[in-house]
Amino acid sequence: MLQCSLIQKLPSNAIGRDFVIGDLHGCFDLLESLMKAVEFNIDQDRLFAVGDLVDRGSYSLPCLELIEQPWFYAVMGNHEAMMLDYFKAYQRTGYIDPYFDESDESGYIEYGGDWVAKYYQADKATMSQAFEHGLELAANLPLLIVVGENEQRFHVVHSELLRPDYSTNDIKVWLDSDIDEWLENGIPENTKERFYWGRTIMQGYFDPVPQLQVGLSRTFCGHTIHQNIRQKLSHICLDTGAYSSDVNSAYSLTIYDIKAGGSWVSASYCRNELVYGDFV
Ligand SMILES: [Mn+2]
Repeated sequence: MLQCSLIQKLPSNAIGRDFVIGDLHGCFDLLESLMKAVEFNIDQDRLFAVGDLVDRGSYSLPCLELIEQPWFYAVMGNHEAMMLDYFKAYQRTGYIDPYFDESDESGYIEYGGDWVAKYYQADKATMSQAFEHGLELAANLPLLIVVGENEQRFHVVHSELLRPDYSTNDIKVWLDSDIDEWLENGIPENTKERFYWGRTIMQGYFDPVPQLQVGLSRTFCGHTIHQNIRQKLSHICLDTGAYSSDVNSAYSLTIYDIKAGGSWVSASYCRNELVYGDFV
C-alpha cells in the first residue's frame, strides 16, 4: 500500500497564477520552454502536475526533483506507483540486481522505467543517492490535491474520481461533498487505485456525457492520451502525449492557465513553435 499523505488541501493563490501541466514523463525540456512562454514567476505562481513525472522521456529524475520546489505541486501517477513498487525490495535490503530488465517481473522497466539503470552504482550494488532521494520525493506525493473554495475550487488527480459503484449509481463520480469528508476521515481504500489507474471516463465508457458534473469542481487529470484537451463529468484531461511528440506531431506537452479561464500553450519535440489556444 502507498504510504503517502493521500490528500492535500491548499488555499487559492492570492498573489499569482495557477497552472496545471499534463503528464511530464521526463520531458523536462518541454516544460522549461512552456514555463518561459507563460513567463512563469516562481515567487508568485504555482504549477500543478497531474502525475506521471517519470518514465519514457529523457529527464525523469529532474522531473521528480521538481517536487522539492516550493512552487511545484504534483499528485501520484501510476508510473510513480509502479516505480515505488519496483524499488520496495531494494529499499528493504539495500541491494539491487544490476540486470534491471531480466529481474523485472512487475513490467515496470519494460513499461518505461529503463532510465533507472543509469543511476545504478555497480561498485556498491546500490542506486545513487540522488536517485534514492527522488524515490523519497515520489513516495510522499498525495493522490489528490484540493485547491481553493467555491467557484475558485479545483482538484488535481492523475486519472479519475470514479465511484466504485458507478454501474449502479446515477452519479458516476465522487463529488466535492465526498472529498470534503475525506479531508476529515481519509480516502476510502476501495477507490484509491482508480485515482491513478482508471480510464473509464476518458476512454468514453459513459459517452455521450456532459462536460460538467453538478457538485464536482473542475478536476484536472491526465493518464489517457489525446491530441487535444478534453472535458467530461468535470474532469479536464491534459495528457496530450508529451513523450510521443518526437515521433508524432499531433502530440505535445500542455500547460493550462486556470485563472485565465483555460488558455493553454503546448510544446512538442516535432515542431519549433509553441501553439497557443483557449479551452472553452
Ligand atoms: Mn498514467
